[in-house]
Amino acid sequence: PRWRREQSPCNQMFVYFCGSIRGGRDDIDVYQKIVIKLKQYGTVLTEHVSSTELTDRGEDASVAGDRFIHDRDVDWLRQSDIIVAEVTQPSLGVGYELGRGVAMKKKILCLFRPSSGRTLSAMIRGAADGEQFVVKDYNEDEVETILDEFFSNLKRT
Ligand code: 6IA
Repeated sequence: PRWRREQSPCNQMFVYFCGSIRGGRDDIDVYQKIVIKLKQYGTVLTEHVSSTELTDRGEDASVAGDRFIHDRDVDWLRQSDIIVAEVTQPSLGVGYELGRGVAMKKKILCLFRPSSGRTLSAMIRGAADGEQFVVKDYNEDEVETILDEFFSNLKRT
């Protein structure tokens, strides 16, 4: 994978970011923080997930159509070197993307905030193997540090 090439610039890496859209936009601020940080490590294929102009009604979808969105996102998943998902706000789309990502044998990092009072789905928590599929509990104020740690560990392997 591209991220193993020590010499190549970091922006060679493609990151697929997943966050809830129609599942609810409550965590948009944290998605923005994550995307800003991810851009230090590579090209974020799904930057629109953190866009404040995209609401949970997904009215922009009328321009593109749901099939277009699905097919383009699955293509981007294939192109990605790594998938990072904020999984605190439950989202069918994010769960689906993660399942497709596992089937594609992608490296996956899921970020969950226990302070939300929610309990993460067993299908996500239970998928963690600490290597290909990592689930990390965090607080909003430590998100940058967690991503720095995760990406510096990637480069060393
Ligand atoms: O079920 P959800 O809507 O919460 O699913 C969210 C996830 O599915 C995100 O991680 C996205 O990658 C993907 N997704 C869902 N809706 C869209 C979308 N709609 N655009 C891109 N990815 C989406 C807006 C349409 C557009 C023309 C800007």
